[in-house]
Amino acid sequence: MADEHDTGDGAKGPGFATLCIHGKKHLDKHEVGRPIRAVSTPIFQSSTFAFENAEHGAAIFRGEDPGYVYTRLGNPTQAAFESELAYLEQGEAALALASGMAAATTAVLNCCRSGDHIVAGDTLYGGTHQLFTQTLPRLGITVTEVPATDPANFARAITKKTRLVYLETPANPTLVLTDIAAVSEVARARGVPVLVDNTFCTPYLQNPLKLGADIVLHSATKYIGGHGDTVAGVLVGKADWIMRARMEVLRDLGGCISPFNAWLLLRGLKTLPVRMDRHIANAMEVAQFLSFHPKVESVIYPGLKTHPQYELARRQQRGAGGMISFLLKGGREAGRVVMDNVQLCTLAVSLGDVDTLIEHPATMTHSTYSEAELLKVGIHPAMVRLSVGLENVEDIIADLRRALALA
Ligand code: LCS
Repeated sequence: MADEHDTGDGAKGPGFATLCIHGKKHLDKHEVGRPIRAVSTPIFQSSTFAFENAEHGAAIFRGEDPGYVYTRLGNPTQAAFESELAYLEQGEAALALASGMAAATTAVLNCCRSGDHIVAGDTLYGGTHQLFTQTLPRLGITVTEVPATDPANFARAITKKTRLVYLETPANPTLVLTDIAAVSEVARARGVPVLVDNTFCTPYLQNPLKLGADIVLHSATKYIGGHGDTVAGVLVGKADWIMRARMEVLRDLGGCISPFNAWLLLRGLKTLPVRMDRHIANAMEVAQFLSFHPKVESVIYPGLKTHPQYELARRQQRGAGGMISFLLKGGREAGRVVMDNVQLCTLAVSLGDVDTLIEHPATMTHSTYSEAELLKVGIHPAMVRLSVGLENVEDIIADLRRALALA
């Protein structure tokens, strides 16, 4: 076994295995010890970070020194993404997590304990609805879901035990909007923090904190990552709230983001406004095409004047986004034919990717809603959801036209 390394000066150096592991210290001194000035933030693919000495380590653990300890709790690549996103959302601090659902559970457990209560809008991503109706009740946390179009519904549902108001606007998949400023005013008067899931808009189109909300959540899997290659989530809020989310909830539950995924999000952010502008332009053309198509019953898109909350969308958002839902005159079967016959569009869940994605909420993303719940919140069993991508819009429209001809 080659276990000794010839240092060239006759001295017996460390063994090969030792060099494999510690050789980088040599590199640290002689190769990396010059200015780097990398234009792209490096991926700090390190699980742990060295302390200068025992007292330094103890000081970090006491919270007296801001040094890095361990990647579950913080890492320079994560921190670069967090500070960038906090800045874009105009918040004090951010916490990146392994998924949007990790962000949701971290936020909820940072606000609530057993016996507490949450008021939420009644149309939510199906996973969030399952968390609220199945998982949280098992932990003794109850959730009241109310129609989100009227802020008075939130006022009525808040009780002495309410510790969080949870909004998703525009909502997935009905594109129902909630008036963030009005609900925040109602909740503030009762001392309850408001969280807004800003996944559909991104900070480019909507800044909930400026409208009075306290916490912003993103499934960064979607437009922030933007390329369909990462699952991630992020929370933005006051520095002390984020610190507690990190040092109590994340520390114990462990849903941290990997440095590589944080790097992919940093890369996604660089093109976010360019991509969003194109998503919106394409979605507007597709929504108009669908509106005039003889086989289409109705189109839901906040950029169309036919959207019942068109004025609120204009006031609250800087653009209508890239998501469209529609119903066909031929109902659910016609929708199935379209989904089975598109060629350019991909039949897949998720959204916010460069690719156009099509899916059926009632049996896919929102299958966690019972049939009665689906009808109650306006997720029609025939509804088809489209996440309009960045292809040439005439190609997206040609694909839909071809599939609609068969429906
Ligand atoms: N919030 C919203 C508005 C979402 O749309 C999703 C996922 C989540 C939170 C959860 O984020 P994740 O853990 O997946 O990163 N929405 C999905 C969808 O509509 N299709 O697949 C996932």
